[in-house]
Amino acid sequence: MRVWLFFVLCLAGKALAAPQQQDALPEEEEVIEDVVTEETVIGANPVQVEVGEFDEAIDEEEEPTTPENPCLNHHCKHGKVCELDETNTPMCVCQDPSTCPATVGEFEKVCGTDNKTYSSSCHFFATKCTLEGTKKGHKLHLDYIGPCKFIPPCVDSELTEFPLRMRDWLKNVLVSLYERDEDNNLLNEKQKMRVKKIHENEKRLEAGDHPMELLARDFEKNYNMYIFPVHWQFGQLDQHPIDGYLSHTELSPLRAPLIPMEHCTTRFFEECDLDNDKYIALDEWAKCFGIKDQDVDQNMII
Ligand SMILES: [Ca+2]
Ligand SMILES: [Ca+2]
Repeated sequence: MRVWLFFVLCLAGKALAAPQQQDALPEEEEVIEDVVTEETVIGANPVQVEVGEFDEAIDEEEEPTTPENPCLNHHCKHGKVCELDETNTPMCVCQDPSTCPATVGEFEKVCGTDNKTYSSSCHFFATKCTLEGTKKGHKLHLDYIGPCKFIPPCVDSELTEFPLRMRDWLKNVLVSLYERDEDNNLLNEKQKMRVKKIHENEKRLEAGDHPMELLARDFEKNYNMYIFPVHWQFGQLDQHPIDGYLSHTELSPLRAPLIPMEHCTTRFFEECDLDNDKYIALDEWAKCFGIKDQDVDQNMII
């Protein structure tokens, strides 16, 4: 998983590098409520592979199947651990942050939407658990990977460049998954068919550090190549539940590694939510990436 994340970060870093400073803290952002009811399904997206680390609200209702140790198969969401009550019934209780594994590098630190740096996602979720039921706890989310730092405000001109890089990046991620696939089943057969067309298209812009003008021109000329990658990423993120909407939690696997490198990430996704209902629907998502209304197709999420 780490290898994949590293790969993606390298890719993202190369394609999406943005200037940053490190001498202050980011502003508190409006967070999106999360409603998650299903177990995480790890998708083929290398970014998605890290989803478990950010999963904030997996329910905790699996029945124990090993009578002698009821906690063995009792799943607790992040931030909670299983304990037995007087009647030997397993229950999930908040984890004591001091029991989280010791962290080694800066890379394990995470920044919360409260602008506080946590030693690891374990520490973060354990702390969030202690705030459960409070407004503060409800609004607290894992914002991004790495210690909190100053993230420059995203100005309008930069915001218009963001989807250009992001679309190109999505296309490149898909193509590299296709190229690496062999027997890994990183993509299903239907997805492979779609990516094959992109991969074989001679007009395809190869991955690289391209100027904005070239990316913009390519989007205009080879617009059709970008339609599927945008849909694919939506499908990768819309996993719990699969309901055609992305919650803050579902977006996390994409946002959290990206924010430290791309200072427009937060604003971009906030503005995607056109009706302001805290969820990003497929049509909002597609519009954000410049996909025309008539090309938004639920059936392309395969
Ligand atoms: Ca969803
Ligand atoms: Ca919305």
